[in-house]
Amino acid sequence: MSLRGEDGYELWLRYREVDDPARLSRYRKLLGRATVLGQGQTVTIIRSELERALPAMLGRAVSFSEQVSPGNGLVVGTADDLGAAGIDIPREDRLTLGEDGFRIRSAAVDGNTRLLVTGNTAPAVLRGVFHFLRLLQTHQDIDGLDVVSCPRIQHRLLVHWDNIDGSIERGYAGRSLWKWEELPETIDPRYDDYARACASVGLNGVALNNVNAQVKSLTSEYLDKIAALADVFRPYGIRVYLSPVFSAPMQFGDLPTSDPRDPGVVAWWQDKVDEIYQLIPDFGGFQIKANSEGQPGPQDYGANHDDGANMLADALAPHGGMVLWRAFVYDVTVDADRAKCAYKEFVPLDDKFRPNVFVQVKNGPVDFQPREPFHPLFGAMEQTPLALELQVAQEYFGQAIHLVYLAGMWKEVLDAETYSKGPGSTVASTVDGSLYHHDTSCMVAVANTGSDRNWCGHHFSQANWYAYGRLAWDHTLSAEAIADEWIRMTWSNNAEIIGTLKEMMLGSWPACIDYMTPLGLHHLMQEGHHYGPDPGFNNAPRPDWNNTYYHRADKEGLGYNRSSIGSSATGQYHSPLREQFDNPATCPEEYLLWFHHIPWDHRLKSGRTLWEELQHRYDIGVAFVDEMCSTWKSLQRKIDPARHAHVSERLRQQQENAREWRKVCIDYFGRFAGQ
Ligand code: BDP
Repeated sequence: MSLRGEDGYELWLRYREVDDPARLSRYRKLLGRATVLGQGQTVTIIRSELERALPAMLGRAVSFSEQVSPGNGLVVGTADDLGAAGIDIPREDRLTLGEDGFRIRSAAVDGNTRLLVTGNTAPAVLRGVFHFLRLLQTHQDIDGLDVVSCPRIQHRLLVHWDNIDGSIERGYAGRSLWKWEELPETIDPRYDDYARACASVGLNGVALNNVNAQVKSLTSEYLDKIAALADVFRPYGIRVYLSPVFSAPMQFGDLPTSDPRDPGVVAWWQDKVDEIYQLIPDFGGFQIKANSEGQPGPQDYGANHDDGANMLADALAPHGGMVLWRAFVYDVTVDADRAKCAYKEFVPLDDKFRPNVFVQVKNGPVDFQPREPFHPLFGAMEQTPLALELQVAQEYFGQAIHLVYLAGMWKEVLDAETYSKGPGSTVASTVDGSLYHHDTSCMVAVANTGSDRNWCGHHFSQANWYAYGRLAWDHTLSAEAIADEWIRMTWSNNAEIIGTLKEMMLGSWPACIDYMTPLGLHHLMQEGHHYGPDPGFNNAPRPDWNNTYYHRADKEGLGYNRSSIGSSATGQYHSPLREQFDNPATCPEEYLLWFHHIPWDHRLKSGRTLWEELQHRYDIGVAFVDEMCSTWKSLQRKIDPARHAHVSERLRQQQENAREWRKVCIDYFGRFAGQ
C-alpha cells in the first residue's frame, strides 16, 4: 500500500495501481490495448483520461490506437464512430441512451473479449469512460459487463455562490476558482480539473456566480470572461449558467424601471440574452433570487414571480435556455411563520409559468438545516417542474471543519412521500418529472469548492460533492453504496478501511443533528456566519432572524407550534402526513420540535421526558464524535500521513465544537426546563 503523502488535489480520480492481484491480472489481460474512436475536443479529453488512468492502475504500458484491432481490448466511441468502424449499435440502444446515457458492454469477438464504451454523443461517452474507470478503481469484476446508464435528472447543476471579487458566500475552502482578473487571456489549468471532476460524477451544468448577484457579471467585459470558461467546460458536456440581478436594466443606468411588464425592460433583456448567446451558443440560462433577502424582483413593481420568470424565459426560449426561479422567499407580511411563506406565494402561481421555467425549491422549508421535513411545495405544484436545491457547502453543518456526510439527508428528502397523488408520490418522483409527466427535470446544489489545494477544505467534504453528482444522476443509489465507491476511490480498497470509514460517514449526519439540533430543533447557530451555537440570540432586525423565534423555549416547554392550533404549517402537507405531523403523539420524533411546542415533562418513546431526551441526544451526538476521533486514530498507519494528520486536526476541532454545542444548549435550555 502506498503511504506517500497526498494533498487531496486528485479527489476521487487518483488511479492508484490495483492492489488485488487476481483483479490486476485480469484487468491486464483484458485492457492491454485501448482504441479511442472519433475526433474533437471531447475525444481528446477521453483519450488523455484513459492514458492517465489505465497505465497507472494496471502498472504497465497500455497500447493506444485509433483503429479497432483484433484481440482483447477496450473500444471507446460514439455509436456513429463505432458504426463507421464496423461495430453496429442497435437502434433500440441508441433510442434508450438518448443524449446523455452510456452503455458499457463486454462482447466476445473471435474468442477474445472486447469491452465497448459508447453513447450517442461524445460527452455521454466521456461519462461512460469515467464510469468504466470507476469500476476499475473500485476493483469490480468486468467480465460479462453490461451496464446501461441514463440520468434520471436532465439538468444536474453545481451552483457557485462566488462573488466577482473572488470571495465566496458560504465558501469554506479558500477563494473562488474563477480568476476573473486573468480571464479571458489566461486559462488556469485547474478549470479543466474542476470540469473533469464534475463530468466524472455526471454533472452537466455550472452556475458561476452568487445568487446575491452583482450586475457586473452581465457586462460585455465579464461575458467575454464567462465565454472563456464556457469554452473550457463545453467539451466536458457542461453548460454554464448565470445568476443575474433582476434590476439590471436600471443598474446599467439606461432605463428608469426594471418592471418585467415594461416593453423597454423586455427588450433590454432580449438584447442582453442575444448578446450572451452570440458568445456562448449553448448557454444554459439564468438562476435567479428575486424578492428574497433584499434582492430586487418583480414585486418591487407590483408584478409577481411569474411575470418576472416568464419575461426572462421568453428571452431565453428561442435559444433553448431556461430559468431557475428560486422559491426561497419569506416575506413576513405573507405569513408570520417563515416555513409557510414560499408555499403561500407559489402555489397560486402553479399554472402561470412558461415551460422553460423551473421553480427552484430548497430541500426544506426554512434553510438547509441539519434536518428539516421536506419542503411542502414538492407536494403542491403539479404543473410547474420543480428543481430541487441542495447545499453541498456545509453552511449549517460545521462548515469545512466537521466531518458530515450529507448523502443520507438528501436521500431522506428524495425518498420522502408527499402523498400528492397517494402513496408512491415521492419528492424524487416529483423532481425527476415522472409523477406529473414533465419531460424536463433539474437538480442544483450549492458547491463547496474553492482554491484550497484539496478543493473542499476538508478531505471528507469531497464526498459530498461526489455524492451530490451521483445522486443527481441516479437518485435510487443508496448513501451507503455511494460512500463505498467514494472511499475505495479516494482512500483505499482495503476492507478494514472501507468498513471503518463507512461507519464514520454514515453515522456522521445523525450525530451532527444530535449535537447541534436534535428532535426537530433548528437554526440555533451563531448569527451571520452560522458556525457554533447561540440558542439565545435575539437581537436581529427581523423576528425570524432570531434563534429564539425558532425554538420558543419557555417555562412550559420547547419547540415551534406549527400544528393546527399553532401556525398551521402542518396543513401544507397532504393526508396522512398532515394528521401525522399535526399530532404530537404521531409526529415523528425527529420533527417533534419543528411542529410542536412540547412540555418539558412530556414522555417520549424512549420513556425519557423531553428534557431528559434532549440531554441524551446531545450526549450521543458528542459520543459519536469521540468515537470518530478514536477510530480515525486507529487508522494512522494505514492512511497516508498528510491526509491523516489533516483530518485528525479537524476531528479534534469537531470534538471540541460538539462539546461546546452540548454545553451551551443544555445550559441554555436547562434554565427554562427548571433544572
Ligand atoms: C442562506 C444563506 C445565504 C444565502 C441564502 C440563499 O445563509 O447566504 O444567500 O441562503 O439561499 O442559506 O439565497
